[in-house]
Amino acid sequence: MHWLDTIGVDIAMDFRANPATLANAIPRAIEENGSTMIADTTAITARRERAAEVGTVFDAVVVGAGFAGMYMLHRLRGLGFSARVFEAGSGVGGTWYWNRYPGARCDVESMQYSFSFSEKLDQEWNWSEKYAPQPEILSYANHVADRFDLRRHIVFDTRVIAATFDEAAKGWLIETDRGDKVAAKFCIMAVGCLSAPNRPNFRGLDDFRGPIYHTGEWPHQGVDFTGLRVGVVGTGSSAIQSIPIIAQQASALTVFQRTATWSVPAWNEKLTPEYLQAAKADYPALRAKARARPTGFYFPFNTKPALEANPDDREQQYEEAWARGGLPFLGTYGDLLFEKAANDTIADFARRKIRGIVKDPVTADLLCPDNVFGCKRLCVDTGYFETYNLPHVKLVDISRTPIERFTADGIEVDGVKYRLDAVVCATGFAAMTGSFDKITITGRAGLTLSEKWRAGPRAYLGIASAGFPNLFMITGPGSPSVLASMIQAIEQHVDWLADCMGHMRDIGAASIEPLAEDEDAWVEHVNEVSKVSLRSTCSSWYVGSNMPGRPRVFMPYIGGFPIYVQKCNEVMTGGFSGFVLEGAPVGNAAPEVRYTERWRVPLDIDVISPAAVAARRVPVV
Ligand code: N01
Repeated sequence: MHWLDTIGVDIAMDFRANPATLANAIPRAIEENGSTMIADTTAITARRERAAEVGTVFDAVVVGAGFAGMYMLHRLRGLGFSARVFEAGSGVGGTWYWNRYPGARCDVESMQYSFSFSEKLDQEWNWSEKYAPQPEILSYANHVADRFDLRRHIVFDTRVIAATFDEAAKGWLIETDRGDKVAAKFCIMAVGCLSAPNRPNFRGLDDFRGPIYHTGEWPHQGVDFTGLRVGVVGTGSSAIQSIPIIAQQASALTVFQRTATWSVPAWNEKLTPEYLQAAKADYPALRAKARARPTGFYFPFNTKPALEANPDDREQQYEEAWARGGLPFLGTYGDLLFEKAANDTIADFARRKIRGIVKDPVTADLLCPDNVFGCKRLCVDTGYFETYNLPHVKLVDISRTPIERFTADGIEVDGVKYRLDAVVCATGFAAMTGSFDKITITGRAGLTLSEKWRAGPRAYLGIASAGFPNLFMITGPGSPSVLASMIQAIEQHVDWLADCMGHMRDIGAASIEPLAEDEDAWVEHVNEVSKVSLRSTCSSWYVGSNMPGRPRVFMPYIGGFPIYVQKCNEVMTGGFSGFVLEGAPVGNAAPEVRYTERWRVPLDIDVISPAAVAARRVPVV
């Protein structure tokens, strides 16, 4: 049976009649059947029946029930606001709901990759490993949903397709793919930074007879690759995590690599009861230390410059940091992301490590990146480079000769045919803006957000965009978001938004909207700061260049989490300076701070490096 026959006749017919690619068929199958099962022969259940909701008015509608949407809902309820959350998936968890590929786990330590708003929650939850696997993070998300009684305000299996500002009502009309039409004063986009999969439109996709999976929309029942010839396209974080596991099952594994990837060993381990007890005894202190870090999570960090170190000492430092593993490897010295010569020292070290692991020198050479170390998002792996020592694993370089086409039974590159039974596209996401583009968001004067952002996203603090009153985004472009620990970045935004909405109610404000000049200044600042970092120099999803046709703009704020938080706090204590509040007799009055207090950390510019370098050279606006 062809795998398309398992995803529903309508979709299969549509796919075959229409040159729309397989890439389009997969998400439609998922959306229309309420399941991510792509190639299984078991029946796919229909989406749960329910009547469309029309005409209800809420204080706030939240789009998405990942960590951002869940916490926003919790805060809205705490303030007594009525709220509805619409979620495309059948459950909570966002990224961790969809990304179920083998080996998926976080690369920020579990004790810090979690909500910090509730000390009770911190104390009652026990992580099993240093880096939690995806099923455990999803269990945690479900626990939070139950623990804080969130589910009854969330409508699942429902995708928001449009949000339109109503000038007269100073509110939003929100429409879903299930026919819902509801109104809300506030519309809050909790749509995720890495949630719109990038499915390259390879030639001949529809000829391929086997299943094609995307790591970001993995079948819920899992995939058994036993005995199959599998191809993996891409070598980013998702590929690095899944390749070693797929290799254990597949009879042959071929990896198609466009850009070699820097990766550091995770040295993941089980967390003992003694470790958990000790860490929890000091949990508030750990949380406070994390908030003061440019990344929003804590790890020992050496601010000294690599270039001033004696070469033997430097080698020793790198060895010790490699032995500790993980993202903190980038914190071995303070200038690694700012001085190319400093970066060369860590890059040389990491290349020697790769060559020391991979036995075949040709493969080892191909696996050695030639770009700046940590320029793209650094990967953290368990046995990635070692996998290439297995006799049935092959690396194909597609940097100069891209994938030519898919055929019925494989992939062709440079005239060579690789026979495959299944393909995994670990090709990433339309980062930062892709999830916004999927919704028609129409603001003042009929302008859509996609139109406004055509040359690159423009948002004040990554929270709101001029022309779109009362529309908020959680970890939007221009905020630290993906350059910080995501859950901390989310919590800070949500707490700020909760205080903002509470204040508006206190003073009777009808709407809030950034001033165009403050937004322009912030966007320019985000851009200027990025130039200080070597991260702006290569092609990556940070700058949108992982996909054709996207403008090259450094999207997240790289100035550092505490500096950003300080700016947000100043804006708030200034009565939301840079925003215009309409309909309130008192205008930009100082607000009552309900939730943001915990984000006020002492700002020590000398210890918050690497962002400090940027901050010194480009002052915060
Ligand atoms: O995606 P990616 P990802 N032809 O964009 C290649 C987070 N995350 O899903 O580098 C051939 O990094 C592309 O090649 P190139 C984390 O923030 C975290 O792996 O553009 N190849 C690249 O190799 C991460 O950074 C974890 O030249 C094509 C790969 O596909 C982010 O999500 C785990 C191609 C895509 O890599 C995204 O990671 C997983 C084409 N047309 C993800 N198009 C944690 O550990 C793209 N590629 C927490």
